[in-house]
Amino acid sequence: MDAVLKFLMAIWTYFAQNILQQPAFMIGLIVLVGYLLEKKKWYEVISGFLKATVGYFILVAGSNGLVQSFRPIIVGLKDRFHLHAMVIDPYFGQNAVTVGIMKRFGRSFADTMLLLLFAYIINILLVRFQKYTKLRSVFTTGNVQVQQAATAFWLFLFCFPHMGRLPILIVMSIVLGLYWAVGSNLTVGSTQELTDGADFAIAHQQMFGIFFFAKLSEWLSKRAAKKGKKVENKRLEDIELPGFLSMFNDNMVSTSILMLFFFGIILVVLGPTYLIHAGFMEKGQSFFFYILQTSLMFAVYLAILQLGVRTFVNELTESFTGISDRWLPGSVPGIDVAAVLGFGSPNAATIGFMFGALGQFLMIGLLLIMHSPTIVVAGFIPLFFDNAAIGVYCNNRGGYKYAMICPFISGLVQVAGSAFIATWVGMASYGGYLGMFDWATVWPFFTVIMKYLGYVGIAVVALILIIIPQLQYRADPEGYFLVTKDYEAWKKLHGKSDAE
Ligand code: ASC
Repeated sequence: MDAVLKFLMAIWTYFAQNILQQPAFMIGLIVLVGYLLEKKKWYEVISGFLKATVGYFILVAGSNGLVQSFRPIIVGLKDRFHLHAMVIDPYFGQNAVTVGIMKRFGRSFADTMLLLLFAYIINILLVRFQKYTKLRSVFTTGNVQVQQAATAFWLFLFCFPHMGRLPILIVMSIVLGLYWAVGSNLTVGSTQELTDGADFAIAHQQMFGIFFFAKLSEWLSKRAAKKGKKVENKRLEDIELPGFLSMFNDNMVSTSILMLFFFGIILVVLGPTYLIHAGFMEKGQSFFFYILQTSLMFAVYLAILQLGVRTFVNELTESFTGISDRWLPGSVPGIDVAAVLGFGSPNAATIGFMFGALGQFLMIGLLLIMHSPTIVVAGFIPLFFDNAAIGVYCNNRGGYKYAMICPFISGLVQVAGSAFIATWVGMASYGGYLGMFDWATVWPFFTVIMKYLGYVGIAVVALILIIIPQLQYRADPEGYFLVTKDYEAWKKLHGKSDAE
């Protein structure tokens, strides 16, 4: 019996490490299975698998490139100003857990694979029993799930330091499984509208944030419209800039110029002496061309990322009906948030990023002024992926104004929330915290509930999560499942057909 169990576990670990934590293969596999279920010809199945996998890898190449091009800035600001500070970034956060959890709680987090297994089962069951749970989306981004599981492990141990290995695993599987299913389900409606029915949702780290800001900007813009302020609701893509400003209508041009401005200032502050010393710039290289290249590479990677999205999204949309028709009716896959940067206004992503950065820098300045026990260093992933995505959704739902306001608020909150939670639970001293929007808001809130209510707190958190999709369903019983099953019909129902 033991041998069988070990064997099964080995198979699962192999699958989890090579496929679940490599979303490109996970998406490829989904497309493969979907097309097989649709009884496509064998060569169409293979083409679909390859396009989806290659497309996703292109997306990852773009996203990694963006992270790399920003590295001199993050490292530079930290070194140059001698900040012994905590970086908010998922990888720094994961590292802090790996290093710190043994020292602080005397535990190691070796159960990651089991947790992933339970979480997937729970997520799929929750969607399968949609009639009762009202959940419509399956998480596919295993790399992100591992980072979240690590941080959640710390938060749970902080609340329940004496909980045994198995109980904590079970509780975490349930709470995290619910968070994943409920969170990605929250993004279904706004993502369908943004992508005009591409049939996917977001499975990432700012799902509550997306829902909240999309609703907020819609509500605010409708209020403004009622007062007769028509211009305020314009989306970025609807604005035709006059004269020389028209160059900003082109996404590649506007990204380059904005980044030149943004990177330029920071790189000048860091100075060529530091950049050469730290190994970012070569001796004898022109400082001007270094700045130019660093800034323009940003536009390059953004274009790569968008190409990746275009490559895999169609395959995914087409093949997933094979899976949803048979096994999971009315469901959509939850994928990486970078995918939305291929939709809506591309300029909204850049604007969202820059206003998010303003918010983050302002809050970091405030922490410094107020002598906060924890100083935060901005990490690129929360800075860009959260705020660019929020910018895209808010532009789509409310107009250009909200593509600035919402990411700015998000930037403030990311830093303040992360500083608070990481100081309180003791992660700050290990140099990193996850820092993405939900983990600076929703999870600190859950932690407070569980810390003060104990075991009852776990039930309260689970109940909150269970109720959310029920409320969403009640708000639109007719359209709720239609939006994924038949988007065109949903548009008619809500008077949003293309003619409008
Ligand atoms: C994350 C994380 C990444 C990026 C990537 C964005 O949270 O861990 O590697 O965001 O998923 O495309």
